[in-house]
Amino acid sequence: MSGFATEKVTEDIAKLKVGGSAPDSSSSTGAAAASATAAMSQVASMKNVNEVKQYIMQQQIAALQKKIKKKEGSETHKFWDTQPMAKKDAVISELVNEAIDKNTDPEQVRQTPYSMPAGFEWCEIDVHDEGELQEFYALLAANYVEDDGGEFRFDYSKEFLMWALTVPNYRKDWHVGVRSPAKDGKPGKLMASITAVPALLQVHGVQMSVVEINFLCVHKKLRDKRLSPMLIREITRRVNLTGRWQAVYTAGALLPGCKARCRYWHRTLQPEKLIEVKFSFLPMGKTMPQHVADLDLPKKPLHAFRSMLESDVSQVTALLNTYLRTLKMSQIFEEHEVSHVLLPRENVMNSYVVQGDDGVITDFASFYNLKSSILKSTKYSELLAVYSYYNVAGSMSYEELVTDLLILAKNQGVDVFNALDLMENQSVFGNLKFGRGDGALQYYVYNWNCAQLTPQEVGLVLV
Ligand code: MYA
Repeated sequence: MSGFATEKVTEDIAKLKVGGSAPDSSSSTGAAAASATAAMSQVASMKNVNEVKQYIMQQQIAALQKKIKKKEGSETHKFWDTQPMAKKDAVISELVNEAIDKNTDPEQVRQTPYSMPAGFEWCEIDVHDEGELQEFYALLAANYVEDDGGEFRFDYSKEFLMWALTVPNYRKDWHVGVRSPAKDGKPGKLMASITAVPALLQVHGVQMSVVEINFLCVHKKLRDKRLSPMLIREITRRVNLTGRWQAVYTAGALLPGCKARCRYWHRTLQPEKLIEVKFSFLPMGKTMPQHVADLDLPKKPLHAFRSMLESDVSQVTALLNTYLRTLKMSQIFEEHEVSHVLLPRENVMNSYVVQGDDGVITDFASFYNLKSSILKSTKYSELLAVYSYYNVAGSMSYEELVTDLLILAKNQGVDVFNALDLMENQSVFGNLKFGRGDGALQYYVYNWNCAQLTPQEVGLVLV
């Protein structure tokens, strides 16, 4: 792929070196120690508790502002401005639907991995190796996506990671890690990751083989050292070598080339716990019993949903693709993908169908399980959340279908049912008492130009 200026790569690597890259190495810890000493002497000079409280509050506000600024992104992007992505404020006509960089010759792609700072190494993460899967799990559990307030962090289970990364035709060399320098004969620690899995994507009627990029993660001790651009360049190189030139990904960060801005909505299932852990708040003027009663649901689903079976795969594939093709951007599934991705798996994937007496499957509904660690509660350590996945309502209204999903989730002991405002979801949020979340989720297609989409035009859920 053209456009990868070598000097940029060198500059990114240099930054990583200058920053003191070993996880337990000095310079980032040194800077932290210096600012802690400065803060302590400032606190020591204060006259009373109120002054200290005010100081702490100012520090917290400043940290939050920094986080928000990072999310909303800056005007210039040292890395992203070198990539085949539309500029942030570009208005693209409905008539445009094409690759930005039209080069599709794998022979022009760099054949060897990008070099790493001394001692650091690229590695493949073998999810079939229990030890490596555990290391990957641990990296994400301690360093992956958190909310702005630092109260919750995604806790992807090992079963979930295995499921997400072993879709049909997955490649181990697309599960990329970075290891720190080996020490005392022991291999280095897994410090960063990025993954790609193959998928079929349809954008404005054009179908293409893409990869879905996920699990970009840099250990907290290596942040702000430009390691992410290196990971992204390396995964791009590996994917390009196989003749794929587009990728789809989502991020909380607002970056160049955003195709759709979506938002999470949340339907409380366990009000008391969610309020206790500060996931949500008691509505003004309501008592807890009133709030609990408000959010009550029937004990059993209203329709004859049953768990999806292997024998349903062919009908579900047809039902799903027929619906997804009506949207402007969507994933398209092959039968063997539906079999891997959508068949029920305990604590990972829940999928249900309604089948008429004539054997025809009329409705499909699904959600996936993804816990979050609760970081600041002394009583609870886990938030049990599920996320709406793909749904097609044929014999019932969409609202009835989602009501049944809420009941099925609640009967599993789930705390909260989350859904993005894409596909038809938005139409039921009001009646089904979902609350608007504060986190936006941006959708991107790498190396593709097309007009901006509304959330309702998006038929793709990335886990
Ligand atoms: S989204 C999940 C992302 N992960 C997390 O949020 C976990 C917690 N955070 C971290 O681990 C780090 O903060 C990350 C950044 C790794 C996010 N997507 O290394 P840096 C740009 C893309 O010094 P760090 C997911 O997994 C940023 O604008 N770029 O920063 C999908 C800046 O560039 P520029 C991002 O904070 C990932 C540069 O990185 C993101 O230490 C899709 C700074 O690098 C982000 N979420 O680490 C990846 N956040 O200066 C793209 C920041 O230009 C795939 N940045 O503004 C592209 C397609 C590739 C394949 C193509 C094949 C054809």
